Amino acid sequence: MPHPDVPLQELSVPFELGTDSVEAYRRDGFVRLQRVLSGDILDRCGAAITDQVLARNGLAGIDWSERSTYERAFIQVMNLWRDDPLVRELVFSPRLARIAAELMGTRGVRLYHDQALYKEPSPGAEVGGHTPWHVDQYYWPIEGPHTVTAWIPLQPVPSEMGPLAFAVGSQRFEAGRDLAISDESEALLSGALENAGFETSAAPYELGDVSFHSGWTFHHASANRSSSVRRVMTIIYMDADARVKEPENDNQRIDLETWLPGLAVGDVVASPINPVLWRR
Ligand SMILES: O=C(O)CCC(=O)C(=O)O
Repeated sequence: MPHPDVPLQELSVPFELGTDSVEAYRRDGFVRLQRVLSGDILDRCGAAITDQVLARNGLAGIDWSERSTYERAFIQVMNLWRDDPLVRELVFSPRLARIAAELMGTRGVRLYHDQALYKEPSPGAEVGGHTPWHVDQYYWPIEGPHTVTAWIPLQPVPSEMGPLAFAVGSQRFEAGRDLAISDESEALLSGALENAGFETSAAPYELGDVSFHSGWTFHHASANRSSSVRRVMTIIYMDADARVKEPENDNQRIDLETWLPGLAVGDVVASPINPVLWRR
């Protein structure tokens, strides 16, 4: 059991981000960093996150055979920071937010939202359970290129558990940016990215590793073939000075209402639920 007195101080201590990591992020559209968070912090915050996932799991009781491809990919629970003070400490971590700002080269970052993504083991020979290829900014009504997701495994993620995998350098590839996570995006993008010559980076994650990927980088994950749930927390950051753009699809219209409440096209992305998490 995680110890209740584990100090949270490390969440505020700056991470030593080398110039090679910044260069890698800007060249490849993602970077995997090692030893970003300790096992103690991950255990303690992980227990609080799992409690919320169990309490708010909208897929509980829905049989695998009745789920869509999206619903088989993961249990998704959003903005946990609002319901748990410990999760808030993790999501508001200056250590993580500063990495996001330094990778993007922005003066500061705001929170878009957080989300837990728990990938259940694929039952037996049933197909599915993978996360189809997609880019995140398809979903977000945010102007400009400066959005980034921190993907934070709460346990090691070996290859058989479905680690997040990236098409290296694909943040500049524009075809397929209009596809939602679906069988169609998987079919079209796996071919398009291969034909365009992008390599896939699909390394396992050790405990404490955190990856950061740009909102325009194509990524996917294979099914979870292990016997345990793949528990992952994510935090989505955006340039603190970014503005709302005209929504281009229904998902962006829903996101504008839900995650940028009260804002209109052209406003700075600064609703009460998008606090600045770090500024130079
Ligand atoms: O965790 C996954 O399988 C997918 C995660 C993802 O697409 C993301 O964090 O942007």
